[in-house]
Amino acid sequence: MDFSGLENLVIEQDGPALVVTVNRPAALNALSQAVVSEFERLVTQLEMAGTDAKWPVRGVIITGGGEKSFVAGADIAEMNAMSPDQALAYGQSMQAVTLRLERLPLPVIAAVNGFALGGGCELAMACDFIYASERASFGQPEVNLGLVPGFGGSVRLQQRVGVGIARELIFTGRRIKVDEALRIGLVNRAFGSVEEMLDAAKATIAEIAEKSPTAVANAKSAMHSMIHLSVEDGLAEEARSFYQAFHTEDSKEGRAAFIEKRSPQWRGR
Ligand code: CO8
Repeated sequence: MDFSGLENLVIEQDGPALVVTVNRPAALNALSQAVVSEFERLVTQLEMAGTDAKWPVRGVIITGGGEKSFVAGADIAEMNAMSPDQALAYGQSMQAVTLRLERLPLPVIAAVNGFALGGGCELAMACDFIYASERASFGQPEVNLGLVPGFGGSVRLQQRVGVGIARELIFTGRRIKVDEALRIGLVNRAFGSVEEMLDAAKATIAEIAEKSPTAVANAKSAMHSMIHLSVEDGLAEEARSFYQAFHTEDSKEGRAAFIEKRSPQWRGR
């Protein structure tokens, strides 16, 4: 993998986990155009590596650098200098990144260590699930700027927490703390410290790394593609995905290992 030349994203591998830290603490890690283009490069690399059996990474953790913030949103100072067309292009480029994160064959965990506001909350929701430290807070404060969410928040917040709560949060721009984020189901798990949160995210990826990479990739792909479907269409999609998984070598190995009472040897295909 070639992660050279990234200035705003710090990439560290720890066993099967790739930890991506958005690192512009002086601007609370706001998603400047430079950060967005670095995310484009990152996802391109991750798409190319995919589930390559020779690459040890089995999951990605996204977190924020510094003491205060995960990501405090789009870069408001940069946005202020944009024409409406430039702002549209900026919004669409980060929207594309969020879609590509959702389509990666690897699980992606947001480890929210502080402010996850606007584009920061939207980045977290483009991850498969969210862990949070006690300092985390969430919100879509675009109304305070006379704006609306632009990196997917209008869609994904409704999916994550339901239409009523999503509308209340977006119409008020209110910031919520971890206990409320847990209660409404935005956050899976909360931790007393950032270190505990990152350790738990790495442990979850290590747990997932014990499973067949193809099965995990198939499950992620199927669950993302069926999220908008009716129950009937979702069941058809699930049947298609199950049929595809049933043909993989890993599935044959998993079933044989169970019957032979041994640990499976995954091949990633
Ligand atoms: N963009 C740029 N700079 C920022 C941002 C941001 N989003 N947030 C904070 N900063 C900067 C501040 O300007 C400040 O810089 P400086 O020290 O040079 O003055 C530095 O970070 C520290 O910030 P504060 O002094 O404000 O720190 P506080 O602890 O007092 O406050 C807050 C922290 C509450 C997070 C506050 O900074 C804040 O409200 N930030 C803005 C949060 C926000 O509104 N986010 C949403 C932005 S809009 C968005 O994300 C829409 C995405 C879709 C765009 C689509 C385009 C079409």
